[in-house]
Amino acid sequence: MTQAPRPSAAPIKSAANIALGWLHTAKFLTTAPQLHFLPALDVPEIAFVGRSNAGKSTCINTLTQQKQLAFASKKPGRTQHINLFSLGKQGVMDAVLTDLPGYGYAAVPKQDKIRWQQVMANYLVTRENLKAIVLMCDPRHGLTELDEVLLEVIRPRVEEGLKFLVVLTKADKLTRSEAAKALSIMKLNAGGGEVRLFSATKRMGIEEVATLLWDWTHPAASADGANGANALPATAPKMSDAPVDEPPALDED
Ligand SMILES: Nc1nc2c(ncn2[C@@H]2O[C@H](COP(=O)(O)OP(=O)(O)OP(=O)(O)O)[C@@H](O)[C@H]2O)c(=O)[nH]1
Ligand SMILES: [Mg+2]
Repeated sequence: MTQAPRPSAAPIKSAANIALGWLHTAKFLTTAPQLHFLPALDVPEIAFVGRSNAGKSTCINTLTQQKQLAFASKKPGRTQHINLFSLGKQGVMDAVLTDLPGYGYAAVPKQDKIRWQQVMANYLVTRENLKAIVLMCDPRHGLTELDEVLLEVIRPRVEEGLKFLVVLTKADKLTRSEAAKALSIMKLNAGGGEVRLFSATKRMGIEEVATLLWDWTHPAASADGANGANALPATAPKMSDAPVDEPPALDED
């Protein structure tokens, strides 16, 4: 007997295509050394936070399929400003990605560290259009003390509905069983947030993270169809249409 194709496979794939096509529209919007220089926006904002060198900027470049949208570097502390990238088809902004400077880099003078922690805590607590936080965590280090502080800072907002995702970065550095273990441990520690494995080099977790970000910022579209896929026009880009750059050259740290 001939088996019918699995109907569930198609919508999931096209949801990822839509999300990746949307992320590819990312454009540099603005940069700010401090919170009060950020423009007030009324579209949902997704902040990428985490330890210095965790891979925040690389993750943004990978998700948006653009090589140098965000500045990534071997040298920790590369991102020193709050950088905003707008997203939206046909030039109509419908969300923003924010790349934040990392914390915990030992060589930073203590005063600067404290100042930066205050800026970030302020941002996380007061940014009104903040819709989701993506905490980048290198599973070889686990959650650092400062990650734990961050979790505490955002807890009240998460309880009020702020979306929260822990991305376990550089998963290419782990064996399959180490990765599975890191994932289950983080699920226990993520306070009800989502957790995904991710690797820019191995191109792992990209579709899953992209789809999650799309769903969070387009809840009405997502509710209309499976993962939002059915809610969009038939002209939505296919995976093969979405321009995809070569994987970024990554270091071996
Ligand atoms: N092997 C591997 N290396 C990665 C991956 N993602 C990022 N890296 C490397 O990690 C280093 C730091 O990456 P960035 O994206 O600059 O990290 P960041 O979190 O933005 O760092 P700061 O701006 O200092 O906070 C770079 O050398 C990247 O090439 C990955 O998935 N796998
Ligand atoms: Mg960076």
